[in-house]
Amino acid sequence: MKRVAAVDLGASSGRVMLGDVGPDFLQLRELNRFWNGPVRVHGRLHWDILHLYRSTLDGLQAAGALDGIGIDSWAVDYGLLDSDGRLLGNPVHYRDARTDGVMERVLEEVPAAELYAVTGLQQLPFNTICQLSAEKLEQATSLLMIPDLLGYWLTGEIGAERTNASTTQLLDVRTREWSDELISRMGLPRRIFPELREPGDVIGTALPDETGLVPGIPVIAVGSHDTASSVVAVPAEHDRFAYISSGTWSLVGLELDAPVLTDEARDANFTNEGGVDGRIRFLRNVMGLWILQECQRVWGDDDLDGLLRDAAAAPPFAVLIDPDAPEFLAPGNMPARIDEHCRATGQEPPRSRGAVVRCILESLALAYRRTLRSAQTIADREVDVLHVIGGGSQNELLCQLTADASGLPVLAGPVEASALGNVLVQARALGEPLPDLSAMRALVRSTHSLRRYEPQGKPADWDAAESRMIGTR
Ligand code: ADP
Ligand code: LRH
Repeated sequence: MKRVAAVDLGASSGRVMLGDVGPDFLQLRELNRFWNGPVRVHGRLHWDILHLYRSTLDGLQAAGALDGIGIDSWAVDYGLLDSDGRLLGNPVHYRDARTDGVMERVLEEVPAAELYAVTGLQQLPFNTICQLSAEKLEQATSLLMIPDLLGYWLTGEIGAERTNASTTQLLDVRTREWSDELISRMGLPRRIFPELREPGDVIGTALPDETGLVPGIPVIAVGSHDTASSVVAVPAEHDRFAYISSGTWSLVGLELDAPVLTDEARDANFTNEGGVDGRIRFLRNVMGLWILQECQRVWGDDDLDGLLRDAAAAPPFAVLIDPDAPEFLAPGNMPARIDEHCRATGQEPPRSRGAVVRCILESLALAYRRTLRSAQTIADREVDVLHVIGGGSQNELLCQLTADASGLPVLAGPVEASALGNVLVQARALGEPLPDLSAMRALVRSTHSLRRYEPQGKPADWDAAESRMIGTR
């Protein structure tokens, strides 16, 4: 048996989970959970990185003796260190407006087709490449992605874990090395990009005086991009599956052995992110439950169960939005933006909270349907089951709508997929007999119950809704 801690920092909450892993055994226990989100300071959106670090330490200290610690978080964001190894400024949130218009400048330096041929990454305005183009780098000696930054604070060791490095748009998707050519063409200093690490590598030992942790605990690199860790824990039985990693974002796609770098994939804005064991996460970002989270924040309504009950009772297909419209990216008054989006597309805005939530969930289900269909066509891979993992897998209405819209059976769970993937990769590095992803997935399947949703309703209703939604884009 191995006893490890998974630090899993999502965009809406962070948690430290204690994981016990052995032959036929896999169990998580929450040590602590803490708020995460954008903090506006002097007109700029930041992460509260010291709050995240402090809360991480609280959880780890509560764990006592451990065989390992692994850290995963959301992608693309980073901290910069100076020549003394100190943090230069508080990390900026990817939803900050500093990258407005920057993608266009990046594409003037490196045309989209060339950028895609090297990195295989979808064009998102907040990719690290865009953020770095809006950054002053003179004093920077190292760029550390968020999990690598926390790993550095715990151990004093610098490095860049590959799955998360793959989201910077500066990593070569074929060689899995930093692209010196892109770095140089973007005028970025090569010195700031640390040596790469593989999931399973030992980063170092947690410094007991610095951290207050029991001496001698190894910190182990995992799939440090949270989505990479969550895909590890997809309880799939065979490879004809698609997944939705459902949280603040919905990451919708397939697991492949090799990247798809065709014009078709680029035009549809599919990404080829690096997975554990060299797999490719061929997916698209759909705006996800962020829109609902922001509505709840603006309404001051944390009764999610109540809102979902009202949404279930609201009339179907009353209003539809394109959840991926750029106006839904930044924090703000989401209910007002939905109203505006409806008016601009000739629809009557929803009149109740239940109707707003129904509109968000049906529109997400339609976006999933569209994305899943193009993923299968572009990657030439048919699927017969859709796994929904992460916090959003608890949303019964959304899971049913997703099954109805996609025409696929949905298997929902596990909820804490990222933490499970994190724990499994650590356990393997520590010698547990989990030779490959199939073995890890079999262990998740035998230790976690899933909920199955069969497609219901009339497919013609979704066809009609889809044509209406095309009209809204
Ligand atoms: P992230 O890792 O991006 O912070 P999570 O995987 O923790 O996201 O998922 C958070 C989302 O899960 C919330 O936005 C919420 O919509 C959904 N969620 C959490 N708990 C429940 C629940 N009990 N029922 C339905 N949905 C839930
Ligand atoms: C999900 C996630 C996603 C990224 C986004 C920035 O938490 O890591 O995979 O695209 O955050």
